[in-house]
Amino acid sequence: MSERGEPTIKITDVQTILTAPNGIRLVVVKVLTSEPGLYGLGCATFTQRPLAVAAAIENYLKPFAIGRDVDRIEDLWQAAYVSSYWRSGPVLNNALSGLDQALWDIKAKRANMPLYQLLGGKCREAVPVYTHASGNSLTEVEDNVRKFMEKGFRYIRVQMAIPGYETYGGRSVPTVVALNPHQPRTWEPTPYVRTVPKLLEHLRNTVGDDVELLHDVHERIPPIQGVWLAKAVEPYRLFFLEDLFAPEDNDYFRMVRQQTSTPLAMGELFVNQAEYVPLIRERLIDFIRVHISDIGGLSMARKLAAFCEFMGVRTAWHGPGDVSPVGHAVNMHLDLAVSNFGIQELSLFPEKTQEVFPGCPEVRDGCMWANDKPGLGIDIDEKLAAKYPFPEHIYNGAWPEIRRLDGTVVKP
Ligand code: GCO
Ligand code: MG
Repeated sequence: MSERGEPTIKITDVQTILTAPNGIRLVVVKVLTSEPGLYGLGCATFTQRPLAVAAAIENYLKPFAIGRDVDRIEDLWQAAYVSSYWRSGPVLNNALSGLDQALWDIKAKRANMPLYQLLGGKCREAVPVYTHASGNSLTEVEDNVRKFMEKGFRYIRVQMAIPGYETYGGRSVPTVVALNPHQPRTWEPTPYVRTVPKLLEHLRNTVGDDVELLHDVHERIPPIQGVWLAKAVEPYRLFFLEDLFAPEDNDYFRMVRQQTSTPLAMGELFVNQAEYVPLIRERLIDFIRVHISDIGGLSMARKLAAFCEFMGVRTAWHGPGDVSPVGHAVNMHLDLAVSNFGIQELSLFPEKTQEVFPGCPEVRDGCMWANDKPGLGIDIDEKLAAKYPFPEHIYNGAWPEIRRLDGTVVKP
């Protein structure tokens, strides 16, 4: 037993690992402790500003945390959160998440149980996931939906490239010539808004009703066109329609909520409680889609999940390729242990990524399965991770500019 107030096990180092095995910039934190061999991993991935997160960890969080008690996760989280005074933005939240998740990993390892046990145990055997089907035409999207259905996926996000435009989730060749003929990426909302109902009608008429379809608007259209779109797609029974508005246009949720029962998902861009609490409190959305490291990590996400449970909102944590496998493992452990689970987004792990991160959650029968090792159940091969440095890029991973025909910049 340690002296009163003296930590039993202390944090001795906070290391930042930057790696891009799949060409996507990932940030993982490794927390070392005074107990030989005991360490934890956490996801701090903000792929558009990874070096800013790494600097926040190295210069502020690491000196703050070293010497502190590994057991006092909540206290450390609260003290670190307010230590910057200005708080709750994506960079500092991601840094804090890396530390937070690593401490949860350590606590579960010390308890010699999978993390989901510390969160209340399993509510389900495995975690149903959705993956992404896309294409350049109605039939190409249909073919890709069928391929995923044959692999056992029951939830599939569908996105179609709008010919000639730089479409989110689609790979069309941008051939539309803008006022500035040298403009590399052009987007117009109306051709997209006209296409989505046709895509969903085609899919319901071809692959039928048994598959759950999801669609991501990705904050790409003027809010009033979002209201129109949410109504127009209601007959096709989406599982959810995502990012109908930008966070700056949250107030439009009150307008659309009164006009349609299309289920709404929102949250991957949220970083501050002030963005998501009102939407949940007023039941203006059906699924919360936060990127867990962007809101500060597991300690915040488990509180958010509980708040959502009281308001009938289900979880649908952000899970693209720019969440590290450590972050996907955190998603999974929380998904297993909450009753108001909705669905889990998954970007399938390419082989190189699985080699860098031994213990990646297994994906089969359309679900993610925990391996039941103590802690998060995932590790990182640092030597291998070092073989995949961040790709050279002038903006180091920022989203490339997308502009309207007249040259107006649009949200990506
Ligand atoms: C999703 C998201 C992602 C984001 C990406 C940004 O629903 O998975 O919209 O595709 O665009 O994570 O870096
Ligand atoms: Mg999205």
